[in-house]
Amino acid sequence: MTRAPGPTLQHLFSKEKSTRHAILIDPADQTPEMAAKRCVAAVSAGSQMILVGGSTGTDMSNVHNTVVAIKEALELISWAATQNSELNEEEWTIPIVLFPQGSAALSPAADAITFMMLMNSTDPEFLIGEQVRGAPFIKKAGIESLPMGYVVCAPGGRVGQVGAANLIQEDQLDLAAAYAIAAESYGFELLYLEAGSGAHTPVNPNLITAAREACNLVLIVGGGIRDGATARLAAQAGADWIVTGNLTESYDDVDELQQVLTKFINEMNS
Ligand code: 1GP
Repeated sequence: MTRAPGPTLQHLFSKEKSTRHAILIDPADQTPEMAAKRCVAAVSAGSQMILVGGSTGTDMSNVHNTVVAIKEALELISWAATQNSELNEEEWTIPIVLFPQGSAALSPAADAITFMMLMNSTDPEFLIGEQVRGAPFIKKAGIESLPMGYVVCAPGGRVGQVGAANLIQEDQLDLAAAYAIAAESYGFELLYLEAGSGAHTPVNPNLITAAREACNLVLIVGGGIRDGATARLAAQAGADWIVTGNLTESYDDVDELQQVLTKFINEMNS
């Protein structure tokens, strides 16, 4: 039986010339209300996906409350857009996607989940264990699964440690390509190259190009990207999506955040 792609997968795949920006919200780092405000600022600036998750400190409760708060804020603006010709309803219809720490940090209110294999983990828990534990919940909740290969590159940060990853080093271009081909061969739809949240250096652009040239998957890159110029290098190397987490969380003033992200997104595609 062939699986029909759901709306979030179609959104991720839509063939746009430009690289798109996704905001990562870690429910362990902020209240649901603050998360919702930051998401509204990010979507106003042009972000086109909201990822919710973290590598430590998340659970069913903080993930669910955060997803619900973000969803309510975006739905309110979407509704307002139907009453106001100056607002575009479609721009506010942004998927909220779980980017989970594990099977104990999920929410039935999310639109979709990156159903991921941490491909270069040495621990079977991250290859298949957590996935088996979470799958029945995801199916019952009707959350769209986005099959994703998740590959941690140097420096790797906390996720590299927690996930016991055999990090891809910056000169291991053939290895990056091999992971990309393996991800495609598994039937995954997305490939995420991760340098680790707050990484001092992002994924080496040469690794991005090696993965880009080796497969046709939607290519997501994140970790340590804090400015538009760095995002531009990743975009030019072949990333379809750039994810930022720490950058967003460093602003409490949402007007300032909106300005920063608007500049970031423009620069990324300049
Ligand atoms: C982490 O790739 C994401 O999983 C985002 O990283 O927090 O460094 O932006 P930053």
